[in-house]
Amino acid sequence: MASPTVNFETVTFVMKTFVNDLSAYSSGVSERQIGWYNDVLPASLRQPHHEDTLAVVVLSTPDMFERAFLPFMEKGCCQGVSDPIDQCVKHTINSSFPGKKVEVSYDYEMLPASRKPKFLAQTAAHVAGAAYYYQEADVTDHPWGDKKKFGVCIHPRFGGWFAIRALLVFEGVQVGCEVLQSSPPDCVPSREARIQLLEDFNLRWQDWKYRDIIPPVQRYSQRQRDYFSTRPAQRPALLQEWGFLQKEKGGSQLEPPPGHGPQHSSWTSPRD
Ligand code: B12
Repeated sequence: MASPTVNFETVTFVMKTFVNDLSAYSSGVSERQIGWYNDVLPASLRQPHHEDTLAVVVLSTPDMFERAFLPFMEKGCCQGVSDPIDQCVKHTINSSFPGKKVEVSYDYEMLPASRKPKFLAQTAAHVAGAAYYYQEADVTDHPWGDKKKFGVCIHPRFGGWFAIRALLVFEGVQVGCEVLQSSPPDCVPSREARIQLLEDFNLRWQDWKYRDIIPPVQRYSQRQRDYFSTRPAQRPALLQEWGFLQKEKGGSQLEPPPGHGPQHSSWTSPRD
């Protein structure tokens, strides 16, 4: 076992602070070692860190919208052209680890050369033990032939009502056998339910149904659903209507960047 260069309690405490700030609760943050993630991925997608390095996956819980995002907007912290939710998550993470040597990758970031995601959020959530990642391979004798179905993570308490926001890597903090890898709870064990889940996620995700594959303890509020169901370009207007965004002379305080088509702007990335 390698000895930690930073006191593990301190790391745990900082994570608790973060949990409060982002209104996630205890399982909103899951620790893991980077080696568990790299073990299931090809070389091109691995994290360039020693296999015993401490890593943390950050999930946002259903009440993040009311408890972190709307107050963030109300305080006028949101500026510029990037997506307000992304700004809120970034602000919370940055203010939770002042002075800590932590490398943060956000779910929407791509590697410049390959245009592949900086980290695979679902794989990370699974190996962290936070949320089971159901993939085609988890359905025996699946009925889809060569029609690819994207996989989806289900959280044992929130079902599908959460998002995976970031990967934090504590460079230089090495953990060994004191952190045991725990499998995420398999809350969708039957073949039929897994087929239902993957079809709902791939074919009709807009109706929110896949998120209820197990009864969740909490769902997104109606207001949050209205926000995410609104086209990103129209979201500033909605926030203004709700009184969370001031209208500025000559346009709104927040606007998607000019010249960015829907497929290129971070305002449109489909991930909430
Ligand atoms: C690109 C992307 C999309 C693309 C393509 C989807 C895809 N999965 O490729 C599009 C635009 C279609 C899309 C759509 C949606 N997306 Co999207 N998307 C992403 C994004 C940014 C990257 C996914 C990706 O490219 N993966 C690369 C592929 C190759 O990875 P993979 O299929 O998992 O394969 C790897 C694993 O199989 C692993 N592996 C191999 N063996 C094993 C074994 C084990 C045990 C494990 C764990 C892993 C493992 O190795 C493979 C790679 O070699 C992620 C965020 C992120 N940074 O990860 C969100 C993400 C997957 N999206 C998400 C969501 C919610 C959506 C939407 C519902 C939109 C929305 N607004 O809500 C829709 C639904 C899908 C649909 N019907 O189209 C969520 C899913 C949350 C969840 N509960 O799982 C994510 C995680 C974003 C988030 N912040 O939470 N998305």
